[in-house]
Amino acid sequence: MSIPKIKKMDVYPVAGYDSMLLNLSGAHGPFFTRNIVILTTDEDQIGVGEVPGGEKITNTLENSKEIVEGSSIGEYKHVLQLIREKFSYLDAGGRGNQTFDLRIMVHALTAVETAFLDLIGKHFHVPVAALLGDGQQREHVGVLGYLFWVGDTSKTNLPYLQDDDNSDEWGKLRRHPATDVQSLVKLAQAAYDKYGFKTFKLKGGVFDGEKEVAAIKALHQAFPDAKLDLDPNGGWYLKDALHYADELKGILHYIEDPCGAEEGFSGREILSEFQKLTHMPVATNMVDTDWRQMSHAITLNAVSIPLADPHFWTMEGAVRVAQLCNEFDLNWGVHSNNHFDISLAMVANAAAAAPGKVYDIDTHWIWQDGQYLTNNPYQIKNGEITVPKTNEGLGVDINLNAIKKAHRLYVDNNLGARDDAAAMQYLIPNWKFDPKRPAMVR
Ligand code: GKR
Ligand code: MG
Repeated sequence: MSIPKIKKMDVYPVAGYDSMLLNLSGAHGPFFTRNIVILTTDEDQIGVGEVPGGEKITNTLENSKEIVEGSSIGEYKHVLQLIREKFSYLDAGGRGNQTFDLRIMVHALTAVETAFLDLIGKHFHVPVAALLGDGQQREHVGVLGYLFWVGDTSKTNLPYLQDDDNSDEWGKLRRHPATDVQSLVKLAQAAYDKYGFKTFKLKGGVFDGEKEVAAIKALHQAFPDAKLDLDPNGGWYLKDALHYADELKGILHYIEDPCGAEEGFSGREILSEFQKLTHMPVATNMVDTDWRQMSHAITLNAVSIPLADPHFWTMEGAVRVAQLCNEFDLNWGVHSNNHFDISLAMVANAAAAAPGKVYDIDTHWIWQDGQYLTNNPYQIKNGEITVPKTNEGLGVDINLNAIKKAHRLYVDNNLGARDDAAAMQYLIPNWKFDPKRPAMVR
């Protein structure tokens, strides 16, 4: 039997449209960017992967072609070893202080890994979930409704998308400003009506903490049965975080990165103090982002819910974190950034392979839903995504025309890596990122 070999690796930097979502790093610009990898075998089978955008990741992928092309699908782990060896120096600076992870090699690695897994799944007629960890654990994956405060785009001259989907309340409201509690609750209602979420997460670190506490209380009143999470990305000082946690006792199901490094103490040490003093479960995507950090986080009892995003843990790594969580009585969840439907398939497969009790996974998808790079995107229904055991590979067929169009959008608008300060400066002139101050508090 012949083993398929990689004939060609294509890398497409692509862009899609976004709303003016607010977070500690500033305001999302009108476009979000991603890198898509397509591997084609000598049998003309196609494997695909999606990771964050930016030229540094694009270049690393381009420079990985010589390692990838010509290898057989059975050699993929060796290929990944070589990419790691060649490019790990690029990640020496760690994830950075922004809300999003600034590493390069880990993202490039995941794009290649995923495209191989997609091919291997197709070759053996099994879903990617069946290839990870101890194999597929579930067909239904819970998904949370990721709410953001939304900035007023009329204060900018940037080409934000408007009226792209007026078919329902969610489609309309997601492109409108939401800077008060009432608008936020309306957004949540529209998202619930469309997707049936049982968990909501609010991206905090935008307004003064008291306003975000009020927003969570209002969400609780509107959805008394929903599980709620608030994530200011480590933007609060410990003493303030303790106060807000006190106000939200019995209302928040868990809290995410309520505080981080301060006064010479590491983020893990501060979160450990927070958990000890509040007994509130803490999730993080900021301070346990690799195994060395994870070992400190566990030793310090700093985290209850590691959010293992496959985009920077790798697909296999994210499931390995889930295995650890399962053995150590922790809960596993997933972190996200804006993404297309290929990434949705990636997180769905990783979560389907995660053993134990899994928290409803993060996804920004509801802000992008309708901008498809595949012909058969996964759907969120009743707060769930279904990954049938009969799937092959990631379970999506790419739409090459759509990918080429998204690439055009990237090129025509001269795009690159994410920079939330740029759009934020329209709302607050000369605005600069401060990891310890909510974005709108200047
Ligand atoms: O998309 O603005 C955003 C989020 O703030 C993102 O950058 C974070 O990485 O969603 C993420 C989180 O949970 O921290
Ligand atoms: Mg987070």
